Amino acid sequence: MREGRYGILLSLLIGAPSHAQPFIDVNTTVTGVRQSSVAWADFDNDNDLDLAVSGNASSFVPTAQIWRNDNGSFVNLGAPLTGVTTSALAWGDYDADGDPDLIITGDLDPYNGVPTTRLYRNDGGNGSGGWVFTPVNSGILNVRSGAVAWGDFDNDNDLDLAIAGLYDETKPPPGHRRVV
Ligand SMILES: [Ca+2]
Ligand SMILES: [Ca+2]
Ligand SMILES: [Ca+2]
Ligand SMILES: [Ca+2]
Repeated sequence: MREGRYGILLSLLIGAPSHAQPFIDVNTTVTGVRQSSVAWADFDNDNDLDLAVSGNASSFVPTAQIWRNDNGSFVNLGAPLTGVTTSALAWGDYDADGDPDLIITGDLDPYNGVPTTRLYRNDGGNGSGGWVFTPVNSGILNVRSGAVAWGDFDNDNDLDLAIAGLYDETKPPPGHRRVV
């Protein structure tokens, strides 16, 4: 294990009007992760970008978090998302109700390889400062070490999903195309 040679970080960089140093590191408390994924979206529709983070935090802790942007400071929402390593995530308003929903793929168990895919529907504020992300029984293929991307590939004005990654070969995915 060579973990000691590497640090785990998550840096936010702001653009600066200098070509010599085009980005400047921003101090944040956002959890450092590896085998990770990050994505911006204004999940609470208050006109600032918030951040979703997933991956392997220190000591191999599978992690998935949403950080709310409070005037440039980031506050962990404490959303009850299932933590994953070797993860990928993407925001997309799949139900077209005007708020971004979140899909997260990854590994539930960094030692044994348990791929999972979770789709969370953004159900708005809970009335006490928190936010509701409801797990949806989507039937989407469970993958780890993958990638996800939303896009309206058939131009029918709803979001479709591309997903790739490692899946459990004992559970062949019907209807999915395997690329070898
Ligand atoms: Ca926001
Ligand atoms: Ca939505
Ligand atoms: Ca919603
Ligand atoms: Ca579509």
